[in-house]
Amino acid sequence: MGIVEGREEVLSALAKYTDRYNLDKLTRIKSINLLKWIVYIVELTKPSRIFIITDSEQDIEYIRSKAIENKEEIPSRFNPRHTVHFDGPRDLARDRENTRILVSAGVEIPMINTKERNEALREVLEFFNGIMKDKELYIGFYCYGPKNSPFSLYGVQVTDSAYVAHSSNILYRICYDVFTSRDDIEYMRFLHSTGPRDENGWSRDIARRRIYIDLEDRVVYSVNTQYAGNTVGLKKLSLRLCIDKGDKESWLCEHMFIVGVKGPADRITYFTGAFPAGCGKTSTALIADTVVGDDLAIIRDLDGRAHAVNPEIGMFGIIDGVNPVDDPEIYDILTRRDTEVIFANVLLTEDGEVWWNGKPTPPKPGLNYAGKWWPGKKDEKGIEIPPSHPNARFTTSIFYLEKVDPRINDPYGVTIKGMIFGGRDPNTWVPVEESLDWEHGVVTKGASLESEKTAATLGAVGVMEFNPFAILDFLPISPGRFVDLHFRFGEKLDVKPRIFSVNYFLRDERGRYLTEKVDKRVWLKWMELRVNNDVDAIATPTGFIPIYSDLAELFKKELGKEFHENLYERLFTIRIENLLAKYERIWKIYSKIPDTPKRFFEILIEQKRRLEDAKNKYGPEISPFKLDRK
Ligand code: SPV
Ligand code: MN
Repeated sequence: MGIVEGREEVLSALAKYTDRYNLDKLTRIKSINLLKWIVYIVELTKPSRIFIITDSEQDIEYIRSKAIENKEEIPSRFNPRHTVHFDGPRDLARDRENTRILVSAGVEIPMINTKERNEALREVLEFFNGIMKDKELYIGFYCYGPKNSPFSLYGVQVTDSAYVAHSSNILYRICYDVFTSRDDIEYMRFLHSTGPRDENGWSRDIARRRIYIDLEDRVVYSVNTQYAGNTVGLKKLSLRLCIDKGDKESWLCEHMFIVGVKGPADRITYFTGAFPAGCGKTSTALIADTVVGDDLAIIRDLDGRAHAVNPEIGMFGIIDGVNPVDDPEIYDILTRRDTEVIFANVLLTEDGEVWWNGKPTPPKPGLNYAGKWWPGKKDEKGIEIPPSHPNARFTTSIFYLEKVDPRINDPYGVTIKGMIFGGRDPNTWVPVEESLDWEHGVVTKGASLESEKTAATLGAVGVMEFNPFAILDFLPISPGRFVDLHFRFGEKLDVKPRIFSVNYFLRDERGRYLTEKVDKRVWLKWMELRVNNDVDAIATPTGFIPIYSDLAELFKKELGKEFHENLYERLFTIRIENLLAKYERIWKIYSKIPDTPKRFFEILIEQKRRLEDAKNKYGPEISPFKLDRK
């Protein structure tokens, strides 16, 4: 009886904020604790009403229409389902500084931004106090992974932004039905408010922007921001909670794509891949044969093997540079009349057309992330404002991709045979190399990932930015502990994925790229053959590289290109000095991270010794033709 009474009390508190239709939807939610939390949130933030999103077309349409009514999105003239959203000039990307993992007093996590939990909660709850006055609150229930999957997590998004709710509806599986049928699920909670908006509709109180991640209660607070990377809970906020849960249970939540690569006789082999932003992650995913996911992966052990699911069903992709020649499929999706797309921070021209850098015709005046725009417009510092922002994005369903993998909804995921790590590296890593084994790959590929910081001027060598597993921005634990998690995960597997590095950015002394964009298809095909033991390789001090004749054959078959021996030699020369310098940098970083496992340093010492032995034997640069086959 007590429980029933509790429910009634909670529902009558919620009735003050809902009509019958929405109260009914709330009534069906099984978890009384969740309902109590919603009461707490509405009493804190004081919205005028609550709307509950189920997977009915009516509810989904309601959110679309609210995004337009609230002036969070503007429809294009050519397709009412193509809408444009503007974040404003100060809210165009993730806010690293104000994104904090909440910790107990005195706790520090090496390389991670933290804040004392009690103080942080006091601060952010004060910001939320009354913040939704006169606004509608939208509540969505999502799966973070396929339905009925042992891999999936669950999340509740609570937001006063119809744009955030709309984005969530495109990017994630709506799972209201799970919350009405089960009371035993754990779920993450994401509370977001745009905060007061200025006359342009942008979040006004940017100085009070906060993204606080509370691992203890599995709640994320995001306030005074709109940029989806800061606000859409199941995107990058859940990633931290997922990594933390995986760390406690010894499985992986990764910032990786999941793709299928076809081999002989249409065999399909699955890979995951991690790349820092702007290093070829999306283009690699789209050059593969099938796509399971383009950004995130939950990887668990099943039958002694690594299986991966994509927690998402949509893409929040960079639109800058997307053009009909290099990216025909994405370009087509973004310009068709039968697709639904939210464009963020592009240009909406006066005649109602969506324009971004990559469109074949020049931009006309219109509206962009910084207000009214016209060719040559300058900001207050006199710098020209580009028509669409370099971090402009598109949000759309992954199911529009012709090559979406038929197993995207498989509750047990796909078996991962290889993991790929790539960064922007002008002069050190070869274009593709397999590590010696799982632990060696974890240490010398994933944990050692670096990327050139700036688009370096021609010929200049840029500063290398450390970004282990391409996930540093999203780690709730130290990189040392993350390495240890990979060791622990590997121990649970009978067959471990092979680990590869790739590098698409090798340059000659004049700064010209040595490989072409499409060549990544050949590297993928070679990895596919390797993990299925179909080709031998050449042993280097840092792993295994392709044999010339295997690549020549693949270049011919895949791209119709001749691949000359001298280019092969240039690309696959082992550059010992640069490698030694790189691993020295990596050593220095981890030696300051106290929870780095001992085994990490042992592997790096062995790596250094192999490089020095090779240097003594062959000199500082080793042609692949001098090395032995495995
Ligand atoms: C990334 O930066 O890795 C993204 C976009 O995928 S964001 O959602 O902003 O993280
Ligand atoms: Mn990402």
